[in-house]
Amino acid sequence: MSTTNQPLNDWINEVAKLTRPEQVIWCDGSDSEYQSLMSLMQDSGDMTALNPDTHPNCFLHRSDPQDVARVEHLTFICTEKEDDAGPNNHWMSPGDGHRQMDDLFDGCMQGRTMYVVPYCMGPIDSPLARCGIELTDSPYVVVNMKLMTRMGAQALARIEREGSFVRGLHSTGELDPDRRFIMHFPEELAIKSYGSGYGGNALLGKKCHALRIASWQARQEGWLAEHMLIVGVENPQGETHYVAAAFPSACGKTNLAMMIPPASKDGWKVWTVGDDICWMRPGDDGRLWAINPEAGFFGVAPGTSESTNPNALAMLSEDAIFTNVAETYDHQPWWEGLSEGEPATDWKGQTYAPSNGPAAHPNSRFTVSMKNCPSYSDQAEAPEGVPISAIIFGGRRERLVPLVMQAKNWQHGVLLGASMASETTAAATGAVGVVRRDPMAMKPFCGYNFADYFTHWLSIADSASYPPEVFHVNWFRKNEDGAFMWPGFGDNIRVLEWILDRCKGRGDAIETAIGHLPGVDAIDTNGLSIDPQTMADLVAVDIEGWSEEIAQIGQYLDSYGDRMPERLKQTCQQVADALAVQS
Ligand code: OXD
Ligand code: MN
Repeated sequence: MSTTNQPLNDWINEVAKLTRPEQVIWCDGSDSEYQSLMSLMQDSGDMTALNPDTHPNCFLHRSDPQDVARVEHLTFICTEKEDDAGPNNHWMSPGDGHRQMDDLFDGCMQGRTMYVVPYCMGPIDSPLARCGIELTDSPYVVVNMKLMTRMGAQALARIEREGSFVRGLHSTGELDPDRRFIMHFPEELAIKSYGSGYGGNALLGKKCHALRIASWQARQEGWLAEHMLIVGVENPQGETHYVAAAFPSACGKTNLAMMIPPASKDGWKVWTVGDDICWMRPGDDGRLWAINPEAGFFGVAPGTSESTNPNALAMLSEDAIFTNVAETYDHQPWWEGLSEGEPATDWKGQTYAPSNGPAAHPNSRFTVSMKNCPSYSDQAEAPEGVPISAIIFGGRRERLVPLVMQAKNWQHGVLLGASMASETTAAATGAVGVVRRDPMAMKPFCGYNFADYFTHWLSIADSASYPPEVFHVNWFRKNEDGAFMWPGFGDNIRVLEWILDRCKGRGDAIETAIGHLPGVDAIDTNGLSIDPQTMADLVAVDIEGWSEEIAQIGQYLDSYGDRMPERLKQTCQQVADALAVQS
């Protein structure tokens, strides 16, 4: 392969001159290319074939033990003006960013192959899709990009037609945590990533392009690039409504995206459009239309089981890549939470011993094509996307935050998203279990100043005359004994049912200071053993606790200074005033 696009050729030559690879290979995205890269990596020890009888065409990759998660402290947004990146990002000037990265890239591919990976984020014919090229020296990245994006010849053809593309340059370097940076240059639509092979740092189509760079482009072009799953929820009458939902990393997005409702909710079905990223644009009909820019899942393995996510388990029995999971004695993949099998070898490749910690790394992952998923939606490839009826925000909060509430209007919905907070998880390095503000689950992913991002969100109601209804959920409330109060997983369909009723102007709700909450009997608990008091607690408003929470939210918004939209601050003040009347 080669290209007729001169700027692309010039850039590849320039990068090759800097990084000095032994050879340059263009990736066509074919199955034979995938297989030959897998053979190459088996020879080099980077991949191990798993049991071909139980897991045909499945492979295990063990990463460097110091390279197992996203590195937010080493992730930068490089814009001319520091304020454009905002306090929510680490900033560097583009000049310094390029200098620092180019020093690292200098000669780094000597003796290695540089792969040219054209990819398309979104259905190949969708007007909402966008393309990029990743140059990488990692065959692991290439095979993952093949599963996660529309990769190869078709993407290159689209780039040649359109001319524009995001430029991503990646090298695993020496995998030295002190020589590791992920830098974004949104004004140039460029990404440079060095020193990590981990998914979110190295598969540049995902977080770097589809969220950080795309959020910047989306603001300029009037659309939204969000950290959201997309599902179609089919009711027993056979009607399907689409919902987009934002949760921080490792809060069950993949489980919700492919949930199987319990037998007592006969006739309900969930169809998967996406589990992580959603690009939405106001359509001619005034609604928001969404595509999933990805073509695969890069999901957290631990906790995935027959009871939590049977669809995921089913899709992982063939054609999947596992990263940092454990292995059973007969070479099946294994992780904590799986009901069957026992680990023989841990994620580091050592004989498993409980004293060494978990067998699978807590952030171990699977990569698999969406087409493997039994609940894959027949609308997932629709070029125009799917119309979104409801947007759901959620976090992991042990206390205070009710099971579900509905925003009073779009502006209040933006506040619900802006004030999201959650206990941290293993998807990023750093302490686990600390509550941090994570607006719209975009704290690690918004490519520009959050104050401008909220202004942009508010403006969507001007271009979309029928914006989705907005909700906030919390599946993670605990009681005094530390036990979860809500069963979660498939039973979350009960909450989705109320949400969709509300979208149709039905469903019993009580107007409170913090939003519309379901009445105690509004959520169908038939077939569920949950006592009425627990249910009442889940939808109660703790006025005192909320007064403190809203004061903290107000302070958070104020910390962005004058750039924070006045309208959002006023909405926050209205909630505070309504709470004050009741306290
Ligand atoms: C992910 C994440 O990998 O959010 O999706 O960390
Ligand atoms: Mn994610």
